Amino acid sequence: MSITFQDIEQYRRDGYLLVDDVFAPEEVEAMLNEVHGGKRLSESELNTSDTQGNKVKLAYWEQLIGDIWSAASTDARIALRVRLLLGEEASFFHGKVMLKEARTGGAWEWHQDYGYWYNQGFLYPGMISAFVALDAATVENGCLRVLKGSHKLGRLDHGNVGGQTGADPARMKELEGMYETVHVTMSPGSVLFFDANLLHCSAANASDRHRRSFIMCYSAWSNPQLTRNGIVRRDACPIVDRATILPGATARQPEADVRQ
Ligand SMILES: O=C(O)CCC(=O)C(=O)O
Repeated sequence: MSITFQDIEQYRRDGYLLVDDVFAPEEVEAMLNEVHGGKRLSESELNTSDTQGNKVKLAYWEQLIGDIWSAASTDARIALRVRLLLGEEASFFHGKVMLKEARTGGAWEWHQDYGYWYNQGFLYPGMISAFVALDAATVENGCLRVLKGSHKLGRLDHGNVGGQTGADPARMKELEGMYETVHVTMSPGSVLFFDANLLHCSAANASDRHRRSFIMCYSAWSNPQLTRNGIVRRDACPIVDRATILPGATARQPEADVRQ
């Protein structure tokens, strides 16, 4: 696991950081095996649609349990980078698998994640997502598009945009002229870390290749979630120094323990 001061500066300037080859091909294959027939996905699948009626399929959860998704979410390659990019201890918010399938996978309108998460009780935008490409993400199959540096705008009001929650289309038209749009093409196993206020969207997948991804979302420890019933939620996110997240593999001893 390596992250440099330049990486952190780049993240603060652009609102995102792309890191190639974080997960090995066999780890990505193991995640894809769980996408097909894994218990977590079958129990937590949600289905909606985009403005054109294409399917938006995802699976969403908020608990860390003993599966490959939780192993990835607590793995030092992700969780340590998350902590360093946030600048403090992180709590785990949620994980989700986005199933943008060939020819049917729907689009996402321009939005900030904090446009959603503000309304879910988070007090400030100290939050981050780590997006793992499970398939190659290309322009053709609807890779993520980001407005570079737009996290510095702060939170924009979000409303109903063709049935989805999104940023105001008139304001987006102006902003698209002001900021560079980057199509984030990714190879399987690479990870995009991005700020909760970064404007992003993605097109529908009209190609014949799937574009599936796994997204892990975290909040700064000082930014708890105030839930509707008044409970403050903040789930610890341990950081485990593993050699691999492959099922059955044992975690490497964290260095601090080895020294005792
Ligand atoms: O998977 C995508 O194409 C978009 C995902 C996204 O925008 C999100 O999870 O906030």
